[in-house]
Amino acid sequence: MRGTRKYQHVIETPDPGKWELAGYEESLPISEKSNPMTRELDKADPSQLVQLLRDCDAEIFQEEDENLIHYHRLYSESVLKTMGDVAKRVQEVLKNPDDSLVVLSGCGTSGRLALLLANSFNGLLKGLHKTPCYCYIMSGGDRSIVTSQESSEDNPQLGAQELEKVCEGKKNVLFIGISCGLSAPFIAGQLDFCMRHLDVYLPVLVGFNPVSMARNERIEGWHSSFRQVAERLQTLHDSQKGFILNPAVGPEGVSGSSRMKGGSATKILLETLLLVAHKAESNVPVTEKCLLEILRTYERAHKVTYSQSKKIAALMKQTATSLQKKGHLYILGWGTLGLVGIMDAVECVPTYQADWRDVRGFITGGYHSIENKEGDLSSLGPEFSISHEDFVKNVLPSVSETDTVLLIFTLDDDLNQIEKLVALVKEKTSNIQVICHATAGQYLPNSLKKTIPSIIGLTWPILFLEYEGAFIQKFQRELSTKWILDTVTSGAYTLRGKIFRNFMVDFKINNSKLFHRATSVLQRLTGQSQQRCTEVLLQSIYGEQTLSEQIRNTTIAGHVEAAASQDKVLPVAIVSLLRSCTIQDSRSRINSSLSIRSAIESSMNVPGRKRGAEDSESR
Ligand code: F1P
Repeated sequence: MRGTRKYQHVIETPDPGKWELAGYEESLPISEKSNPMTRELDKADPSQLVQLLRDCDAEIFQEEDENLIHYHRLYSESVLKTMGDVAKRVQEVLKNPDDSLVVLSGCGTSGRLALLLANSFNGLLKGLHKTPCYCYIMSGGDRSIVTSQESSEDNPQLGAQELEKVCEGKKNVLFIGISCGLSAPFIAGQLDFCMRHLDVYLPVLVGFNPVSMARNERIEGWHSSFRQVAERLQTLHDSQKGFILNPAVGPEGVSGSSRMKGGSATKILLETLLLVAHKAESNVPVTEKCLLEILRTYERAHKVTYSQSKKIAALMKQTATSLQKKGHLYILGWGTLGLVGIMDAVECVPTYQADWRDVRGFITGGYHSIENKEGDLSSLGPEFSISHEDFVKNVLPSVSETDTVLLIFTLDDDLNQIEKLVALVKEKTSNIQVICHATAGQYLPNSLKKTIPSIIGLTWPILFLEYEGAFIQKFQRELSTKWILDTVTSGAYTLRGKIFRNFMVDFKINNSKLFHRATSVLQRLTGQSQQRCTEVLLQSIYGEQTLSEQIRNTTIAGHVEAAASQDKVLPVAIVSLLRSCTIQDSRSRINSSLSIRSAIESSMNVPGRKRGAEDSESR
């Protein structure tokens, strides 16, 4: 059954999924539901993994289905209308750049995207000799650009303080708070602050759940839940004093991994809206047609990207092999593609408990290219070394045949420099791969082609669209690179046994959202009550079978702090619950298993085990 398709699609978007049906994982927001398409993700081979994640990404462009629950989608009239309304308000800021500001803020991937977007649009303005008026905030400050600092997103007061600081002296601030799951307290604090100062601030919330699914537990040490803040914001919509942009894009291919579709949809939605605002400045009115024209270019990017599925699968397989042999994936990118690489690498740490050395990103020009507020952070430690020079000096000497090196560039980058780097890398490993972006009519020189065994070549059409055309192409290339890297790293870790079905089962519990996700995954895999699951999770965090009163009375923030020093907290809890065994037994079982996945799989089949809720659903 499908709804009336209003727009001609560039890609064939999948049929509406079962997740849209009333009652499907009802207690969970869309961003945390398990995608019915990827239920057997853990059993897929590299080609199937690419195909599954490709189809999940395509859901971003799927239209609203009137026959199912009424979720608004990217192409829904109400969403396009709000995008247009916000674009018009951005225009007002652009008219008075001296006392106005557009602030983009987010946590984790959302914060890194805030930086990327702020830089893109400041660049666009600078190219026109206009005053830059964008700025970014990310929870945890600039150190979170290149490392994972998840705990800072739990602090609403800090969010508000940071916002007040960057907006000092401004009379008109358009604030865009990004939280894919409508969940980050840091963003809730900022939205609340804006709503208390509506004379200066126009708050806009971007995320991918309906407001009724926003996080509902009261934020520790604060007065409200995220949902209450979002509901207050919703009441401002009619008077145009606040906006919420929250189309449904479907559950993530890896449940809850909002860096994937959530991040991509953030990029698509905000770049489209902002680009239209800039075009409108040159007297082109903001219309639905303008928005659609740009949205289509992203659909095209999906098609161009996944036309390389075979090679993406090969890169995924190679990466998984490297990781299995305790090798690494080094991603060396040019320009903003380097930042996209860093973004992807950093997220492997919290999502898969990867060591920060396992997957690393490097960018030409280091911090200078990133254009971050706090400048060069490399003195903070080896984790903060991100330039190609750092790679050559500190990493390359120890690179070996077990490592994979991936270069990402466009044919407008310095090809001589690239050729030299390829030669250096080839002395150490033959596992060198390339993602190369070209514009139609451009070709990779033969000298380079000959030296690189495997090239993912993406050719982009020339866009005959005045000045902004170049930006659309840059946005397409970045998104395409993001799609490839998300697929490669998520797929590689799936092949390494870090996913069970489509659940991440070995993530770091380092903020309250992740604590609740851990309990929810436990419930879904074991079918036990929330109370029992929380209890076993705490046993695993504290390594104690009997929980003291003191532990029981500790706040979630306290549990999160305790979990920081432990590894495999969730897998230990899962196996302990499935087998009704002690935490110690469970830990030793996991340590002697081939992978986390196999430890869970074999525990699922223990005779006499009570069947879990997930077992009864279509399995
Ligand atoms: C913020 C975020 C994600 C990251 C991880 C933890 O999520 O930091 O970017 O990938 O899952 O949470 P959100 O507030 O945008 O939903």
